[in-house]
Amino acid sequence: MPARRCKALIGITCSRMVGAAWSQLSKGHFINYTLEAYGRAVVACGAVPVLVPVGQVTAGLELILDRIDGLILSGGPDVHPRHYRAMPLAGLADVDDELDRMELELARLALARDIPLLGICRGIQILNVACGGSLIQDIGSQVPGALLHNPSIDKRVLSHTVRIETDSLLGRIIGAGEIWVNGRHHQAVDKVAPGLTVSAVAPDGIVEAVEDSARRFALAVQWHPEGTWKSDPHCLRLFEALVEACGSG
Ligand SMILES: [Mn+2]
Repeated sequence: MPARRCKALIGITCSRMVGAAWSQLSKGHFINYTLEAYGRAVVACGAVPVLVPVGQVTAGLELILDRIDGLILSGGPDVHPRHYRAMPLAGLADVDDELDRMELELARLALARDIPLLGICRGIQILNVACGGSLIQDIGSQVPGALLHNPSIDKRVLSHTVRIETDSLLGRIIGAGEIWVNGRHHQAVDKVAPGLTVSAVAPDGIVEAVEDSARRFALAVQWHPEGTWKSDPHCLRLFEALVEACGSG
């Protein structure tokens, strides 16, 4: 029997630079951002973060899942539409096939093991696709009249409101009603996967949070709590709730 750990170990998936982003941002940006934003939020909640890099095959993922207590599916590039049986549309941006395959497999394995899971931005999209749902490839070109979900502002700045369902895990964690969030996404959940329920929506109807109530803790949000947890108690609560769930197995 392994020695009992007093702190939860939280795996955080980490994207890498793909496509046009290579020339716009410095090499290593995703690793630095993942550690500085998500990693520090996990540390602030009394847990220990460990990055899960691109390129793991199933055997490697199983080994990682043997050791972590919880998982964060982090933000990143678009999900290739082939994973939800659709053809690419004009608004599709950068994709990373190896990251898609790794995160989709990791999400399915974590759900099967009932490891507490928090999806963030791309993470809600990965969770929905892993469970059989589909995505809006580009809100701006596919959803007339939608709010601006992808403003060119810092992730620490709040951008629009969402309404949280009362009878949901998310509602129990941060309270029901309307809150401001720092969304920065151009893709979104389209057909909600079987087994998932919507627990927050934006004023234009865009899905902003989903969860799987059959699991111990499987929740994903479309906004970026890793960008605002230092100033916004709602966002810190999401990380705290994940870490708390890791101790309740
Ligand atoms: Mn949004």
